[in-house]
Amino acid sequence: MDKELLKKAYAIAKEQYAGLGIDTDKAIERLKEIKISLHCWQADDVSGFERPDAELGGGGIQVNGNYPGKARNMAQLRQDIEKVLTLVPGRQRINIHAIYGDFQNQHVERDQIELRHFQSWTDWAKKLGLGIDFNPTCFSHPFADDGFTLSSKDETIRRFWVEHVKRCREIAAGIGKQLNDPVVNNIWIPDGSKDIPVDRFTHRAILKKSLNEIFAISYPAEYLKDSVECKLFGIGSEAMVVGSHEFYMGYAVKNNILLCLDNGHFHPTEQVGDKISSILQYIDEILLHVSRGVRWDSDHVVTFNDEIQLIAQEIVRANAVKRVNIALDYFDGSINRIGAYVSGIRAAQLAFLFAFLEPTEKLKKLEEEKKYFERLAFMELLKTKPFGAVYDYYCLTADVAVGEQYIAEIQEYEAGVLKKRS
Ligand code: RNT
Ligand code: ZN
Repeated sequence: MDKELLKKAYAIAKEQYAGLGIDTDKAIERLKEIKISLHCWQADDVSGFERPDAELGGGGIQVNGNYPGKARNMAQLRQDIEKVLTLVPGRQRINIHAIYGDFQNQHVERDQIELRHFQSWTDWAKKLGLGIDFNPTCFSHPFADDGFTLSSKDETIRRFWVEHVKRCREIAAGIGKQLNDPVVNNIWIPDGSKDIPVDRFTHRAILKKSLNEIFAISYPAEYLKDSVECKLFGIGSEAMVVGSHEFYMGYAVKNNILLCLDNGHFHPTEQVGDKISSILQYIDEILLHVSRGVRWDSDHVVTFNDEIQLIAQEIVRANAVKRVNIALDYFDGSINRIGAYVSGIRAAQLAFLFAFLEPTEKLKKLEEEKKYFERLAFMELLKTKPFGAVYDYYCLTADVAVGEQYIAEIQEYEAGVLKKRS
């Protein structure tokens, strides 16, 4: 791509935004502060490394597609993520699930995992300058097969998962200590019921009890941030999810822990963007699982759509960038998986850049003056401003592929690496 042309386009964009009172250089600097936690599970369709033939099972979530090139082991998965990191500007984080431990071909039960199983991740992340986030894995396991884990009425099963999640917190805090950077440990469980249950109350009481046991140990805030993720429904849990929004919202507020909002986890007409300014009145920080639901919680690759724009705008307008932890959560096995990562990350970055390029004070003033047509017109006009030129310039200065260049680079990686995997 012609570098001079990109610079020229940026110079024009800079002038146009300056006319609106926006400094594009500053917007880029602010974008550099946005770290996105990359979910390791897009590279291998949420399989993990517990067994060589492991696959996502149950839990109400699903991967579709059989595109060639899935990462089959730790080396391939890391190689893929390293490739992804060369194709996006800025510094990111890596989000790992407990089933991605470095188990060295040994079978390690979930209630036996230890910090040492994740040492190679910490070393790898250190080398790459990445922060780490963590997740207990309460699915793809025989003890999750009957649909209840931490809220199970079967005490053996419940205990098993309590122990697993406790260990995950300990591991996460241990990693956070080593990196000197807090690790977000996000608890999501699949518990729920396909058909109308009678005893919702007891399952929720059991979940509360399990969480209280799990959180009985406290770790320094410099090492660990605890988070809980709610959901409206899942496949096979259409009638009730135990860890609903109300359940976890209450729990998070009462205990001042993070609430995770996955934008595939609400009714399609609800907007996560609208929830942020409410929740931040009551808790210090939130975690986002940025995803794209299509008709249901389908976990499609994130695109630059209205929903993600509103999420970024609301965070920026609320001046809450430091209080929001941003992670991606989607899994699409039907297209090139590296491409899925890169376009999703870029879409999320674009949404934040778009928000940073908004003349918010100007818009607020129109709103206060009740000039609602003018507010609407202005917001529409912002969609036609050259924010793409600003993003291109950011990529150029960060020395990563600009615009469609990244497509060609991924095609090359597919031909040279992914196609050769069996
Ligand atoms: C499932 C939740 C959860 C998972 C990951 C793999 O509906 O969104 O966050 O996607 O733990
Ligand atoms: Zn999620």
